[in-house]
Amino acid sequence: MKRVFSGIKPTGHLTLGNYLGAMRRWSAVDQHEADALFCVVDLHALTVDHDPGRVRRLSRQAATLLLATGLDPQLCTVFVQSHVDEHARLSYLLECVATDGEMRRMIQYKEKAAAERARGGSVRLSLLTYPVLMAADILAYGTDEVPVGDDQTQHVELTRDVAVRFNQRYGRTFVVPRTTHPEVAARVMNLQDPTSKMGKSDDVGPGVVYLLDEPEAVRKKIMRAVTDSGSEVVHDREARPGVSNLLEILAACEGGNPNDLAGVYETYGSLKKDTAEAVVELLRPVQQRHKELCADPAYVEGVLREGAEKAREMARPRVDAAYRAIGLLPAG
Ligand code: AQP
Repeated sequence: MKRVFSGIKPTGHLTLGNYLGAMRRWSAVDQHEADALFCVVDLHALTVDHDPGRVRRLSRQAATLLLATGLDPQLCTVFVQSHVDEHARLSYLLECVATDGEMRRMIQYKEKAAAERARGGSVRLSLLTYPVLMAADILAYGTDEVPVGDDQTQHVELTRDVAVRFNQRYGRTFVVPRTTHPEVAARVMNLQDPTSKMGKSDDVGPGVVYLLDEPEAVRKKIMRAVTDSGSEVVHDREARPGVSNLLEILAACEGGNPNDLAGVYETYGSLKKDTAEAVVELLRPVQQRHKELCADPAYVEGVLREGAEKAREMARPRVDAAYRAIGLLPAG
């Protein structure tokens, strides 16, 4: 059975982008078809200015939401990255294989470093080495497939390069993983600025639909979404990013194709109304289950404890093998 690994970073409240781009597939497909691990990658949340209490709260919330979306601990492994030391252990070895130039070429590093500098802050070294820790997350488990949104493609490419290089230099140790993306909504855009990705740590609240937004807030945000000049409903990401984003969200919710849907609508208003209702209906069961799980925190903690134990057992042999292969003396 193939192995699947993916993660979510507790840097903000989870968004419709996270759900449509990645999480929905994890529960609908991956946990049924693969030996799958899903992780709250909390160490990655420390790469930018953070409030410790907030990261802890968001980590718990992200884990609860993963279960609320339908991940079943009987079918897959759900855990928190910092509970499994193997990620950090392997990350250092991979830092000895990846290069400074590779890190500096990463688009996400450039964007987040620029944003940090614009805020007058300094750039943490961990922001630069973030993709190596992500490579360790993936490679520790012998992962075949990494289901992610479009924005993570470059990081998974780097993971592949590092795996191949390690294997060539020190002997075959890692599986070289591939990426999978959803057919539509692999990059959900900000509703107020449809040329930028809808991100959970964005400051532009009205452009971001959060998974725990009340139905009224969802409706308001979608009805106020920036549309393009002109009035014809067409799917063209370059020329009509606003309308195309709505068509993709609607298509992802209803299982259709954005080009076909474009032919169904004559006005932006009716497209927005249907998209808003489709999103409200999509989120309703997730929010309901989230409420139930919040009433039972001991259950969530138990899932995470058992998940970490399973994950540790899965990762340790490969990470130990990597330590031996690279030339470190076994502890005896
Ligand atoms: N807008 C998006 N459209 C489609 N997929 C998306 N993902 C994130 N935003 C979108 C996918 O969600 C998964 C988890 O993302 P992450 O926690 O690793 O964070 P990220 O990719 O850095 O994006 P965020 O959520 O916007 O976080 P911040 O703002 O902190 O950078 C990934 O598979 C991602 O592709």
